[in-house]
Amino acid sequence: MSEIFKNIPVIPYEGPASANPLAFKYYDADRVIMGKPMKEHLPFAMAWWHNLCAAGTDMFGRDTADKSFGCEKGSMEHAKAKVDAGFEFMQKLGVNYFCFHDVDIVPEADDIKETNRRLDEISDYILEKMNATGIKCLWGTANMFSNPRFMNGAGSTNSADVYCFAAAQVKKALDITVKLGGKGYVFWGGREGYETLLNTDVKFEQENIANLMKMAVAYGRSIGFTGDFYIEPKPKEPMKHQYDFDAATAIGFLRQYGLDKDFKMNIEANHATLAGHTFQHDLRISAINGMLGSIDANQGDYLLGWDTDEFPFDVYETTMCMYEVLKAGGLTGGFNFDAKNRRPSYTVEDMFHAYILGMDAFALGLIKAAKLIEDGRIDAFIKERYASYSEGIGAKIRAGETTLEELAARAEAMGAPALPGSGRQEYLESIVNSVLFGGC
Ligand code: XLS
Ligand code: NI
Ligand code: NI
Repeated sequence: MSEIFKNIPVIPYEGPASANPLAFKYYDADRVIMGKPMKEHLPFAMAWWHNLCAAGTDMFGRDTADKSFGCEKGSMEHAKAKVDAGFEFMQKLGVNYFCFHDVDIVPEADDIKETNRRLDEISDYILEKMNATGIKCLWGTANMFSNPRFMNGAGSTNSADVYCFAAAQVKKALDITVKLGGKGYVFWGGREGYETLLNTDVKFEQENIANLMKMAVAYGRSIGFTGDFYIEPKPKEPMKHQYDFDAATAIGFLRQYGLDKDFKMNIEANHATLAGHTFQHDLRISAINGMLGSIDANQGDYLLGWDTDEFPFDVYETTMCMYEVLKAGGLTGGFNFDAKNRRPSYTVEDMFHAYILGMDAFALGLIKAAKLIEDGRIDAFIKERYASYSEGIGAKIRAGETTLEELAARAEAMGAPALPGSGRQEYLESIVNSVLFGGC
C-alpha cells in the first residue's frame, strides 16, 4: 500500500515556540499532567464521517475537497481506500481511536443483506489495520437518519416496518462494534423528534425509542459487549424538537425506562450550546449523575444557530471541559473530533492542521485545568461558600433531619437572616484569567 498523504510527515511535538504548521505546540503525548501522560488523559478519536467522507457539500454548493483517494466513490475499492487513508492519517497524528457509523465505512446497498455483507468485508480489513497499528475503536453507531425511510425517525418512526430496519441496523452496527472491540455504542437522536404535534404522539414515540434501546442492550450484552451505551443529546437539527434535548432530559429518559445502568452520555460541545447551555454545564450534569461517558470534541459559533461542528480552538472552553473531566476522574470513553474543516479549507494540509488545532487546544486546556485545580482558590472559595451547612442547623439540614416546622420556628426567632456571602464571580473570573494568561 502506498503512502496517501505524501507531503505530510509524522507530526512531531515542537513546543509553543514552534512556527511549523505541521507540528504540535502543546500536545506532547508523554508529558505527565497530574500523574498521567497526556495521551491517557486525552484519548483522541477520528470521526470517520467528517474526516474521510464529508467533502464540503452544503445546502448551497457541492464538494470542495477531494476525498476520492484515487477511487470511484461509492465502490468498495473506495471504502478500502478510506480505511488506508484513515489509518495513515491517525498514525501520522498519533490519534489512537476512531468512531464510525455503519454507512461511513461502506456504501449502503439497496438491500440490507448486501450492506451487511459489505460491512463484514470492510470490518475484516479494518481489523487487520487495527492489529497492525494498535489503533482502536472508540465507538460505533448506526446512521438511522440519512436514508429517506427514516424521514420520521428510527425508533420514533410511525412505520413498524421502518422500525424493523432501524433494529436491523442497530443489530449489525453492534456486531461490527463488538468485532472491532469498540468501547462504546452511540445513539444520537438523528431524527428522533418531531416537527408538529398535529401529527405526533410523543409518548408513543418515546416508548418505542426506549424499547429499541432495551433490545439493543439485551442483544449487545448477549454478544459480549461490555462497554457503555451512550446517548448523545442534541436539542434540535434536523428536527425542531429532538427528544434528547440535553443531558438532563436524556438522563431523565434513561431513568424513566430503566436504562440508566447501561447508558452514559456522549456530550458534544456544539449540541450543549445549541441547547442554550455551556459545554461545561452538560458535562457537569452528566458527571454528577455518574453518566459522563464520552465527548464529541468540537465547537459551535455563538453567532450561528446550528451545529457548525468546528474544530475546537477556544482554550477557555477546552480548559473548562478538562476541568470537569479531571474533577470527574477522567472519561471511560474519549474525545471524538466530531468536527469538520470549513468548506474553503479543502486541502490535505487543512485536514492535518484541523487535528493539530483541536489536539493542541485540548492539551492546552488540560494543562490549564490542572493548574486551576492545583491553584486551589476556586475549590477553596466554593467550600467556603457553603460553609453554613457544615455545622449547626446547616449540618442538620444536610443530614435530612429537619422539619419545615423546626426551620420555620428558627426563621421566626431570627427575624431576618444576614445576607448570603458575596458570590465573588468577578474575582473568580480573574483567577481563571491569571491562570490562563498569567506570566506573560
Ligand atoms: C450530529 C451528531 C452525529 C453523532 C453521531 O449532530 O453529532 O455526528 O455524533 O451520529
Ligand atoms: Ni453534532
Ligand atoms: Ni456528535
